[in-house]
Amino acid sequence: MTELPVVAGLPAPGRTLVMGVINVTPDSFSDGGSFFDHDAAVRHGQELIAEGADILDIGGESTRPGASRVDPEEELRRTIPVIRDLADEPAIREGRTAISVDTMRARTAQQAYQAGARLINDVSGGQADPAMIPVAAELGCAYVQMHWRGHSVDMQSKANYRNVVSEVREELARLADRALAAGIRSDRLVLDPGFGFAKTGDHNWELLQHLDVLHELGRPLLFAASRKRFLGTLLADPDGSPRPPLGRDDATAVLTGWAALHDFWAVRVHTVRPSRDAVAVVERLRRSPESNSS
Ligand code: PMM
Repeated sequence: MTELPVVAGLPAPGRTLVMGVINVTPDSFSDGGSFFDHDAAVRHGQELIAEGADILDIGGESTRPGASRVDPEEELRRTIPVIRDLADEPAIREGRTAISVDTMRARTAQQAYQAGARLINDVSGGQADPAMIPVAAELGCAYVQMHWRGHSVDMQSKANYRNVVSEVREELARLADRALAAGIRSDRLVLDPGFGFAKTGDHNWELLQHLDVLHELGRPLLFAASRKRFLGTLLADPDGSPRPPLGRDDATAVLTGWAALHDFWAVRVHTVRPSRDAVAVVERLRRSPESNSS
């Protein structure tokens, strides 16, 4: 067990953080448009806070395999009012929960920051918009770089690796070097292996079996496997039909325990309470035997 990392400017409760997802989209694979409506998205954010979310990750663009880009103005229209309203919640104002914006665009990141976001979650790691890293550096806020090989529309054609574990590690190291050279602060940079992005199910499982290698990057790590397709395949019916996304939450909570055991900084999940419980179990298992009287 290594020391749990802390990211400057974000909650640091001394355990793996739980980030709750709010997709303000009509077409995300994982929740199929349930929170596309503004009020439903804000209500969902309040529910995730009540379940114990440390971070709310608000996005307006679906990145499911095959998805095409959303119009920039539409992305702003979906996300900024939700961020602004949730920024008024007591948990956010008091710093117990932080807001993250899930975007590949610098302009969305900038407006989200002005509306109250303190983390930019960029699945492209700065590769989709050349203005993103300079803007994130200028804002001085925390920044997630995910392993990414191209836009969702054809990313699965780029799922070719000799060794997925070492190639993901090397590509993330190069992204991080670029971000740091451009002024992203070292205490605010987070890396993410990007489960399901230009990866087959087997690639995801291989990465999951070698999470320790990602710690060689020396950065806080984000784990985002919630409800992803490879879990649907694993849990398929006897006739081969994949388990639908809403039926993948128990498996997701098991993976949260796996991530917490591997000292991940945070997990990004659609249902917060089971993951908070999984983290609590791992924390309790780690307590020294002398504290076992209770
Ligand atoms: N996956 C999705 C969206 N955003 N952000 C990060 N950092 N890592 C991920 O793996 C990731 C992400 C996929 O879609 P979903 O929001 O429907 O789960």
